[in-house]
Amino acid sequence: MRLPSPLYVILDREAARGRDLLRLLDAVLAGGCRMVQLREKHMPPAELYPLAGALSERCRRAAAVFIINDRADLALALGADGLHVGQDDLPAAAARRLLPPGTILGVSTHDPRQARQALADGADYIAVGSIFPTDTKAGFQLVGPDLLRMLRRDEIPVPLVGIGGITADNVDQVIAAGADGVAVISAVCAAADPEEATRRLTERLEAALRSRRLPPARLTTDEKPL
Ligand code: TZP
Ligand code: MG
Repeated sequence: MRLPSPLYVILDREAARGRDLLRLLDAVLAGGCRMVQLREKHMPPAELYPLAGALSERCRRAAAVFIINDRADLALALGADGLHVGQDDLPAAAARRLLPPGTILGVSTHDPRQARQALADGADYIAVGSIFPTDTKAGFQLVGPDLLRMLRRDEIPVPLVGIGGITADNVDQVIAAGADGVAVISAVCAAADPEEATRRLTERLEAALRSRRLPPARLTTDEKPL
């Protein structure tokens, strides 16, 4: 798959500090993001299902991809565009077998072995993190941009998404290391103006991706190497 936008926003009620997720989603969509995940660890399923349905419908109308975190049952019940699993969730291979053909499967990984396994299990994109320290995920595993560099050299044939502590100020480093996009929680969900935060991150990402695609700078005739 190709990422529908280089910015992947993960909606998280805790990070949003109680703000309404539907309004937050509207801001994220208005800011130009087209890949959204719902990450909700505590809401009872009876409440989560209608909320996820409303979010999913808004994404559909905006031609954005909507992905459910952790919960294969919810993704299936909703007919969501995708499911994202981590290393402690339903194994990716089992999720792949369960999901209807064409459903996006994302997998969180923290080392090259897990990334290769995710690929073998049928992942459509691989999340790599935590790239930087983060307050959002307790017990995060810090891998740094180096893991992205390593995976890029391995020529993993699916998009690599950096995650963890990513902001508009460090996103260039993540793209330079080889990510195709980034996933963020607090940089958007906790922002005073989530629409503006989304727009700024998207602009920085697009600029970083453009400059990565440029061929290496050539020396002019009068700029001889030492
Ligand atoms: N997985 C690795 S780090 C992380 C997850 C879910 C948290 C990312 O949140 P933030 O606020 O963008 O650092
Ligand atoms: Mg999980």
